[in-house]
Amino acid sequence: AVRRPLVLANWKMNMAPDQVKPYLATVLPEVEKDEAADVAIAAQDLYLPEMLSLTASSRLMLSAENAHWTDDGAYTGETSPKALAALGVDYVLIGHFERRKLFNETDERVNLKTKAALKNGLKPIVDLDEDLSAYASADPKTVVLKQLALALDGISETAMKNVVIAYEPTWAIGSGEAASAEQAEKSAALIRASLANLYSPALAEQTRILYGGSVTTKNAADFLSQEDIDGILVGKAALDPKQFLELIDIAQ
Ligand code: G2H
Repeated sequence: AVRRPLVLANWKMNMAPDQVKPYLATVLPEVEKDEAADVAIAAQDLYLPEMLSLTASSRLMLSAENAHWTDDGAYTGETSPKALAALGVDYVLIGHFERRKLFNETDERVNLKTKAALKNGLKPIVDLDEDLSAYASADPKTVVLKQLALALDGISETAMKNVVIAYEPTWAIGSGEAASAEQAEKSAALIRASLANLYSPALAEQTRILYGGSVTTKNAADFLSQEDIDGILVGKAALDPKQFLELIDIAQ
């Protein structure tokens, strides 16, 4: 395939300090056995330095869950993308639906944060999310494609080579009715077509689009077998290192 699959765990605000080392001790040896998929974990900032040292000789990559849109300054409680890059963090989640919904993250800020991440050499994973009201009030395709265009405004095709897109249909989760792999594929294909319009067919072909939202060891294969879905963003299921390993296995 043109695009290498990416399996990304999103720990969110979970894991106790004493769980980090055992989790990695379970995962790291297995991760080295097969290299067909990229593997990464997004964790709270305060765990990243320890995780960076534990994964120094591993191919497992690390991601922050958020970063500010400037390099430094008087922004109490925020995380600098420049500092994350200097520590050796690879990825940063930008605009996860919890950030948008609970912390008032706007499309404009998602755009600024994406640019700041790229400027510092971090690879942004740009999340496109729809809540139930957006889905009910408009054509869902329009909502997602609008988010895509706003998030990427002013970002060059060259810079786009370091961007990963994550599609999370929160409307489906919120309604208690999970998205089917076919529904997710339809949206991923639309996102790819939109990337071809915004940039070029070649760029669209190279860009990885992940599916996120209640991925489990049971449904992961369905999502991953879709033409336009190049990886999975996994929250709850990946809190268990054994399940995370199973998900990596499914992707390879
Ligand atoms: C959606 C997803 C990963 P979960 O937020 O970001 O989490 O797999 O728990 O639905």
